[in-house]
Amino acid sequence: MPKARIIKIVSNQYTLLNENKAEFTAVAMGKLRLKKSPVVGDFVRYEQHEGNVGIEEVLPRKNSLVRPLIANVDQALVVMSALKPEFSSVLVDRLCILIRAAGIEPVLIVTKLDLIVTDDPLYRTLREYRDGGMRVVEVGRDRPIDDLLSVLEGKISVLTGQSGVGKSSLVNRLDLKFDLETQEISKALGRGKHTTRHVQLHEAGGGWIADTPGFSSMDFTQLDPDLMENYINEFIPFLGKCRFRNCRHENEPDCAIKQAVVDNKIPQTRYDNYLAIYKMAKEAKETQYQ
Ligand SMILES: Nc1nc2c(ncn2[C@@H]2O[C@H](COP(=O)(O)OP(=O)(O)OP(=O)(O)O)[C@@H](O)[C@H]2O)c(=O)[nH]1
Ligand SMILES: [Mg+2]
Ligand SMILES: [Zn+2]
Repeated sequence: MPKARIIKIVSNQYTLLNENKAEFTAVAMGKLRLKKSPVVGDFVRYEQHEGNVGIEEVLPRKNSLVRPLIANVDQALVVMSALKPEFSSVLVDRLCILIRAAGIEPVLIVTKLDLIVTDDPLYRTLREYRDGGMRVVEVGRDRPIDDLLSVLEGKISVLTGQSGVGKSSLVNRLDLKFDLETQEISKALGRGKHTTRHVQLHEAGGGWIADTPGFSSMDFTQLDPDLMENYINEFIPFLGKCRFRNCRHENEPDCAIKQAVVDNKIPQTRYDNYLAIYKMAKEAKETQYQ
């Protein structure tokens, strides 16, 4: 049976790309026989039926994300605007934790840098992320996109981030052939509206990039608060060095993480964000099981 990759799903219609680079639509055959429902990025086996193509099997996934719903990506691009909406390091950290927990490498893409001054404190924040080992790409109107292109090269990337940060605008800038719908300026200033409505992989920059719908609220139910510490780069060298083995790095004595913050080895913001995200994840877990 031939193999193809799902590059787009709109309601029950799947767009497939096969090994000969042919693009065509398909339906999920005998839905009940498919053990898992297909998502964008999945490799599937398909069969030609009278008049249409049917997906018969979803092949094992290398990795997957729930929000955005996608499988088999090499990296996730966490998109955050400098302004409109305002940069939130808590949101960046929370997304990076979820992405690393899924076994995927996050890359931070900061958009709309044309809206802030060159000595804005945000640049210090970005330096902190770089010092922590994160790849950070700066973009904005009138800025070259070479750095973004080098991140995309040869990889399958998924865009993730709030509504209105400029994910679709980024894809449009990669190649003139793209004309994805983006938020109008008037709407962007008002309350959030989701412009992109489905996940779709686009070929660009020598790789593939998935545009996705943004989100407006945070979902923590997927996150085990006690595993979080493993997904914060800056924490890694100090894990296992606290007095208590189950130290959550809150108020416990002889905590190696808290000491590292005092010694300026872990940025204060990273630690504060950890505490905030830990609390939210714990509360989400508790309400889920009530
Ligand atoms: N000044 C400035 N505006 C930008 C930049 N990138 C995007 N925008 C504007 O930001 C608004 C939102 O951009 P979109 O690309 O629609 O955002 P999105 O992340 O795709 O939003 P959803 O599809 O709702 O998730 C639009 O009005 C864009 O013109 C940028 O680098 N600089
Ligand atoms: Mg969009
Ligand atoms: Zn500790």
